[in-house]
Amino acid sequence: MLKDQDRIFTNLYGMNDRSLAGAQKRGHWDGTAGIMANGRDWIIDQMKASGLRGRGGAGFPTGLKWSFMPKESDGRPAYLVINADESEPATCKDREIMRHDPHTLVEGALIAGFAMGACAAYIYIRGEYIREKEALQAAIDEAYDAGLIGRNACKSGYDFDVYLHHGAGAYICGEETALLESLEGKKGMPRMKPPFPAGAGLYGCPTTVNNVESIAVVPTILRRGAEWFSSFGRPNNVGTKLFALTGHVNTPCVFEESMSMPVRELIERHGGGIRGGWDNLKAIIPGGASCPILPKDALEDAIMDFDWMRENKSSFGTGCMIIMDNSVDVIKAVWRLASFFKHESCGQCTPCREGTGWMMRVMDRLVTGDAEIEEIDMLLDVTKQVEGHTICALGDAAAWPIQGLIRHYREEIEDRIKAKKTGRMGAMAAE
Ligand code: L3W
Ligand code: SF4
Repeated sequence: MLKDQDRIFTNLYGMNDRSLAGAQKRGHWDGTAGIMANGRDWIIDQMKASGLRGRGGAGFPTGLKWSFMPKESDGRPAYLVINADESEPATCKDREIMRHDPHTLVEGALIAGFAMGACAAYIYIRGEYIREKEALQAAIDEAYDAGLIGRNACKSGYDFDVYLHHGAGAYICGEETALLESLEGKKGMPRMKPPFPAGAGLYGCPTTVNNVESIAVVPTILRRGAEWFSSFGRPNNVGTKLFALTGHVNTPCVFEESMSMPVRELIERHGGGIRGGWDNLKAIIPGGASCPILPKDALEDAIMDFDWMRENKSSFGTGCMIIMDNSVDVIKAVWRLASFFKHESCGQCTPCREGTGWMMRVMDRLVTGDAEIEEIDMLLDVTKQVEGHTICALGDAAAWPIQGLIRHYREEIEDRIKAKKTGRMGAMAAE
């Protein structure tokens, strides 16, 4: 378990002063110019050594991503873009950073931007985050007034601007290239990759897109050392991390913990346990709507990290867990996700546009038991035709929860269909 002195986010619950003065009292903005004086290569090497993997869902190594940015300018400006469009169902961790500890993000933006030779950071914040936008803008304004960003930021000789852009509420704008399109004033539709943003990103210029948490942890990692950060968790899954527990725990919360903790310990220590006790647990969705559901049987020894989740055919995602007790109809829960992805598909590629509709229509019948048994495999086949055949990860994200449902709950789906055919549906609902 993480000790208090090892927490990066010291104001996660808003109990302290979030202003610049309060942030400085807690150690933020301490020696920032000194960190920058070590040079771009040193910062990127340290970030690689820290083992930090992107906190937005994909877990791509942060230092490696930064190293893709051109070392020498070819005349084009370079940009850092911070993805604050936190729209994944049940994911609500970046919100806590922005509203209670915003200076971690502003300081992180300067250091990360400097390391990549960026002249500015654009922070794209989701449309619904009104208070968070106010808190973050206040922190940006304070940093400008104190000379920490802007011309000669922190007296480092480096000029660096930070702009906050408010989104308009589309989930797909959290996909990095759709976000760039939206920032450019266009419809938020994903671009084909490659080219990756480091080659051609915002306005066709070298750009790195990072999640809020990935950037906000940077100053503390560099102050305390890569080794300190990598001492938490297991190899390949290191660091401290913000997790969230939502759904049927006694105390839903966001908290910072070490990576690679047992899922059960996280739920019992931080979430006050499952409503009605551990035996009342039915399933969890580990880190976002796209992460396949895991039933209780699979969770007894589960470890909350990238590798364990991948090895067990789910994914770590954002680390924000949806906990479901035995009152939940899991078929309906996944049907709801299917409906979400269908609604949020931008519609530009056929497998996703048509596939999400197909999957939704079969799921409609599975929920009520009106499907034929053969339709379960047909649905699985449709998910395979969508997966890996789309421009962005939304297609995969729509396919995976359904695959997880069929993998773990095929019997429950079949029972429902059989019950409907034999007229036992009403009796089952009453049981
Ligand atoms: C240069 C290469 N750059 C990869 C970069 C790429 C991106 C990052 C990860 O989706 C997932 C998704 C959600 N040269 C590169 C390269 N990159 N290869 O690395 O890329 P990728 O494509 O693996 O992932 P992604 O498109 O960023 C993110 C899942 O996370 N998710 C979380 C969603 C979270 C939110 C939120 O609210 N914060 O939306 C949950 O499961 O489904 O699978 O930067 O450019 N060769
Ligand atoms: Fe749009 Fe879906 Fe294609 Fe992504 S996969 S580009 S959301 S249609």
